[in-house]
Amino acid sequence: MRIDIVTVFPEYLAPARLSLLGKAITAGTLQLHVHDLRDWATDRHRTIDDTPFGGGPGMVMRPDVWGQALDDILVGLPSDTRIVVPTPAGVPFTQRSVEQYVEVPGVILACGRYEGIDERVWEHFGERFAVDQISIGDYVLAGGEVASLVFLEAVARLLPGVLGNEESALDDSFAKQRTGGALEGPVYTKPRSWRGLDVPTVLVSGDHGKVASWRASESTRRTARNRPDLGSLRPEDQE
Ligand code: JDN
Repeated sequence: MRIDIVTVFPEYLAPARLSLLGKAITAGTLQLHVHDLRDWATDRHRTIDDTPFGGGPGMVMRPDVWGQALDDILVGLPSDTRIVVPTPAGVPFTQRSVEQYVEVPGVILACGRYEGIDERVWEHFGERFAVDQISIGDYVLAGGEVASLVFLEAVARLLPGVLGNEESALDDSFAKQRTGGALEGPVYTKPRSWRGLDVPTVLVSGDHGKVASWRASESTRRTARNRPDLGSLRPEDQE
């Protein structure tokens, strides 16, 4: 899968080359291209923003600079490349979205800063490409870079061969295969007794059936406690 990221802070994406993501890049499973938006500015100050029409605080990113950047980057890319725009005003980004993006040939992540990007950019490119404005959660970041890292890591770990243990993705909180998309329960390792606290005895009983039903009930309990909004979700209600 190819991922292009357009940002005014390309150095912000350096962590994308570490660890799991770095290995996926080295293996060729993930092709990552980070672009500096200012390379498409045309004046000597390399201006990429201006004041908002209608007034208000802050600055808005200019459509002409974004338009030229996206024109150049999109040349030769498949027509089913998706344009993804992190913004707090977007559609919630969930594990269901991640599972869909992992099937596409490529994604361009457009990182806004300031008050955002002139909306006409998405009207324009929306005629030729799927443009998805996404929100990674109900809080406001200073720009789209960190949200792009979240997107990148969530998608890359589902690429074939990226996760060391292919089974562990199936077991994740929110994974489709999991009963009702509930949360994962607690996990334990050695030592069996630590600071007076013992691992639940069922986990060392050797009874795999009992272990499975204990985990299912812990999962249900944690979901009800931490995410009552997910509690009513039933498998047939889910995509
Ligand atoms: O929270 B975010 O994804 C986010 C995106 C942008 C922003 C602030 C926050 N400003 C421009 C894009």
